[in-house]
Amino acid sequence: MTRLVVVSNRVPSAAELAPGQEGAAVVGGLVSAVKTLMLRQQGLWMGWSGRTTTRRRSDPPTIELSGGPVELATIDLTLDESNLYYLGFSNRTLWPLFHTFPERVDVRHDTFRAYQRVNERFATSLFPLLGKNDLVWVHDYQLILVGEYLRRLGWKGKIGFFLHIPFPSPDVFEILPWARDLLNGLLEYDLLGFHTQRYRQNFVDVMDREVGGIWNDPHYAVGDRTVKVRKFPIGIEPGTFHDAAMASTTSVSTELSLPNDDDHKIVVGVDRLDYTKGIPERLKAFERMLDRHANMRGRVTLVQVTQPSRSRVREYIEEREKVERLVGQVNGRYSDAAWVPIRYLYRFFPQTQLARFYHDSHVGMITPLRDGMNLIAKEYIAAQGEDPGVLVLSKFSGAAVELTEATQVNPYDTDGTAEQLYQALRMPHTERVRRWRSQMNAVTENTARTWGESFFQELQLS
Ligand code: GDG
Repeated sequence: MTRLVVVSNRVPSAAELAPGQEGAAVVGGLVSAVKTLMLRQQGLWMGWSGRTTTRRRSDPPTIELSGGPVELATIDLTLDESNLYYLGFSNRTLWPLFHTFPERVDVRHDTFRAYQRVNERFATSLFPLLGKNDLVWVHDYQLILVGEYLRRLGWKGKIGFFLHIPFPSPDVFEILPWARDLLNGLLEYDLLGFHTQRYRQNFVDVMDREVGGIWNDPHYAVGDRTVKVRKFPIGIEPGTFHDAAMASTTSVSTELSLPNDDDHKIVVGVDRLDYTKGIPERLKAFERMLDRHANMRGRVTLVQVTQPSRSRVREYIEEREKVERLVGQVNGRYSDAAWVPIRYLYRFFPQTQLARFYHDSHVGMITPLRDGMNLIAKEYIAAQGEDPGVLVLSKFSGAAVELTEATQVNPYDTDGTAEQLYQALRMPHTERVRRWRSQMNAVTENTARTWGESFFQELQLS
């Protein structure tokens, strides 16, 4: 049997992969989707333990058995590596670049060198653990060069790479002084996967401009290297969210003591605290809606659920301050004795509670400025029942390609988003049901399982 070897920056804990934990919640889109595949497949999952150490860098990986079919191999990083490779090049250079925030891109040679070193160390730690028939699947922007380093060590087997975030257009990609280095690294894979056709096309356009090869769909060839390029839209396990919403007994209105009135509407937003997620823009659109439609004052609450993320990176500290300032401003302007317009929750929740937030709200407002896919949008749809809420979704998310019946908005357009939010709050039952059914079909078609299996099969064929 072919063994699947997954490499990602972080891995779940052995406890999360143990038998009986199939439905256990994990935060982060990548881990929850890969976990679905790994639990059905004998495999090895390798990544950073999340720990920093003062020991020598060449420590061998720690191997842990989860008790199930999956083995875990983790390496520690030094504090310097974690600062330069992870907080630095991955999150202050590649993350803003790939999400098309050029003014936020931090170009530093020392962080790129650390990125190369850590990618190499992932490869040298993994190489001795590999067997002849293994298939290696590398994930995401933190580890683009792992494939190339594995090749240098002599690995001849198949390697695939999946990018969980957008791939930008050539005008943005060329900002990076090491554009060619990353592209050469990507050429060492047998299969490249992107969420959407647009990111796939951007990759081809970038290759054409920066490297110059031959595109014979789905293959891109440069000299004697050929890579297959496909789209694999990631999904969720829809049943899990529906069941989770049903399992929670306390309604959101009770939990948050919202006004006890059948007409009172709930709008929910759920995001990691990240400037790509467009939280300030959403708060402004909500405020604009209240400005323009006085009839909604006192009759609608925005529940903004925000998970702490990358809280040591300066941009994220500033983003949090911005969000909290805006929440204060809107609440300061409009609150009265009976009503607080925005309820801001800054913490993690169990998955059942999250599903209940989705299920009990009249509108799900998922409005990133740019997002590879956005699984929250799909989870929102999966958690609805007979009286479904309306999804207000940014047209700049990968999910918008599949969820065409969502109310699609441009989050940079405050007036337009405010107006569409108002319409969403007033949408009649028949239209809500019609739109929800169409979106539910899309969510059921591309699940976490079909995503993992189709990548795996395609890699075997490459
Ligand atoms: C990247 C790309 C792409 C969140 N808060 C809690 C919680 N979560 C879970 C959600 C969801 C996941 O985390 C978040 O996934 P997203 O897709 O929305 O976003 P990113 O973390 O930015 O993921 C993204 C994804 O990779 C997959 O390819 O879609 O575009 O940026 O599953 O449910 N889970 C629990 N408590 C929380 O408080 N239990």
